[in-house]
Amino acid sequence: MLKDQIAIVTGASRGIGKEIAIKLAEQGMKVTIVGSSSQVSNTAEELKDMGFPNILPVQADVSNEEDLKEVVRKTIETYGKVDVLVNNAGVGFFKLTEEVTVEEWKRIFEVNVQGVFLATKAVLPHMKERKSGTIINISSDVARYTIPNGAAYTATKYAVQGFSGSVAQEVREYGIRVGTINPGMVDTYFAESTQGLPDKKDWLKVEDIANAVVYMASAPKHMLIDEIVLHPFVQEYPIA
Ligand code: NJP
Repeated sequence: MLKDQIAIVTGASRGIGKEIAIKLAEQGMKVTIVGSSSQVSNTAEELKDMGFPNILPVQADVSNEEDLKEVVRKTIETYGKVDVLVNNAGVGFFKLTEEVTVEEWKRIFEVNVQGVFLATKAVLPHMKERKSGTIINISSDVARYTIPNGAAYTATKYAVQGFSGSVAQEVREYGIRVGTINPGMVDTYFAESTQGLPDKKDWLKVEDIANAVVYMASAPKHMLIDEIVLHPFVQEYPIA
């Protein structure tokens, strides 16, 4: 079903986004991968070496409106359309609220919230015209409950959740689906960590999130999956 469809995945230089690109490419999709550093080009080469020729790297900062317009423009120029947007780029830090600087507060909102808004805004006119599209926002389990030492991060993910639901209702009449994937702890480079550390061996794997993206993106047209929540078995969290 996803074969020959086109995806944009933000934050795909490494971690969850890179694996999402791989899993979508395995389905036969052509994928624009976005990252703010030059690493995104190396990742594209790596994916091509893995046997996925249709990977377009675009170095872009998701907090920048012009960058995201360019991402959509280049994707349409290269592949002709955009079927799926995965808003995955995100940053995080965890400390006491009074230790968070105003700059850190602004930046985390610029990337985690404004980034999702700008990519969605850039792609919606195209999806509306085609009366088709799926937007998947990689949010967090802390979009549904709170944790200490994570006020700024948690606030951004509650914002993404609210944004996603509201947009989903706006675009339903155009045949466009919007959903969120809300993972708990995932073994990546997130919050200045390193992927593959032994103490994270029981955490979710990037493949777990990427498989959820494939499931959401390939749902039949009559089905809208609003939200998928995933946790590692070892993570304790409130169950409603
Ligand atoms: O993090 P990491 P994850 N513009 O650090 C890119 C959510 N999540 O894969 O910019 C464009 O390995 C960066 O590339 P580069 C989390 O909130 C995670 O874990 O080139 N791209 C890299 O590819 C986030 O939304 C956990 O350095 C930007 C990628 O983003 C998503 O999962 C738990 C950028 C980050 O890779 C992926 O995070 C949870 C920018 N301005 C939610 N800034 C978890 N890992 O435990 C960064 O609940 N990137």
